[in-house]
Amino acid sequence: VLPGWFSEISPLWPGEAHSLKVEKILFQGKSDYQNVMVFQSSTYGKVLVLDGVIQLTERDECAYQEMITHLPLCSIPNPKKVLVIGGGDGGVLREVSRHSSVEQIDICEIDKMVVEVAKQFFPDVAVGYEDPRVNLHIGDGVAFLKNVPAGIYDAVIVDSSDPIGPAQELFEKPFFETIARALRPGGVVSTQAESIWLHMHIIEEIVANCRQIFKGSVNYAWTTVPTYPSGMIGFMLCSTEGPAVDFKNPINPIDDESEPKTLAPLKFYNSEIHQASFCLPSFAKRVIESK
Ligand code: AAT
Repeated sequence: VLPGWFSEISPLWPGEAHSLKVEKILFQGKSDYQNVMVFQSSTYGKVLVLDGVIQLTERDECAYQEMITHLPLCSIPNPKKVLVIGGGDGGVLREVSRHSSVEQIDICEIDKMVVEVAKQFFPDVAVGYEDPRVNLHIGDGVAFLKNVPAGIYDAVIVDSSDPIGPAQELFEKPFFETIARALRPGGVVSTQAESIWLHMHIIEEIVANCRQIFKGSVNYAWTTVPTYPSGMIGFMLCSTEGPAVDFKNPINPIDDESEPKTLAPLKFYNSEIHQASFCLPSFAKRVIESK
């Protein structure tokens, strides 16, 4: 490890570690669940790190938060009730709040230190909490979903850390079953689904589980995020049985008119990149479509 640099070392991506030059460490703490760190990098703005893994940087967070949110919400007409699991930084809330049809935004984040740190160091991300439609619950997303009445959400967004530590269960079959139960017929889910370069085995298992559970459609989409391992990350986009959802052709485009003028405009998402994000390299296509 080079002095003055942060290197992202994890058994989830053995033999490689992306590094960022550190200008200054701004926060270091230990919550009940994980180590929390914020530093100022020289080229990506401020960086939020949990247990040594980059969760977001100011420069490229748009590529993740906009895609994980608008891929599901632009695929259904008039989303009204949305649930976010994880996502304590508030970035996904900020994106959900661009949708004027939405009436209720529930979020269940396990770690209140993430929320506090985001509000202190990442105001342009935590701005999501300023929306009066948001209800914050601090707790485990797995337990929260078990207690949700059936069929109440139009969309669930699982903005989860990697499957080591508190997020492990968020990648397992029983959790996906509780999501399907919480969704209305034809409701949609979008989950953080890791990298095709690093985690094909994890993706294979998630896809197999989702095909059994979600009787509408099951798709993998992806985006580029330079500071995530391998520079890309994917999402599972699934719908429950009911009104058909064609994720690849967004029917609820988000336009500048519908955005609250208090937010900066979208930086990454548009309808063309929405459609393109479902195109897969052949090696991934073979595995994902065979499941
Ligand atoms: N918004 C982009 C950053 C994330 S944050 C993932 C969040 O999930 C963290 O705040 C973490 O505390 C929360 N979390 C983890 N486990 C649970 C759980 N069981 N219930 C609720 N919230 C949870 C995603 C980063 C992706 C990193 C890719 N390498």
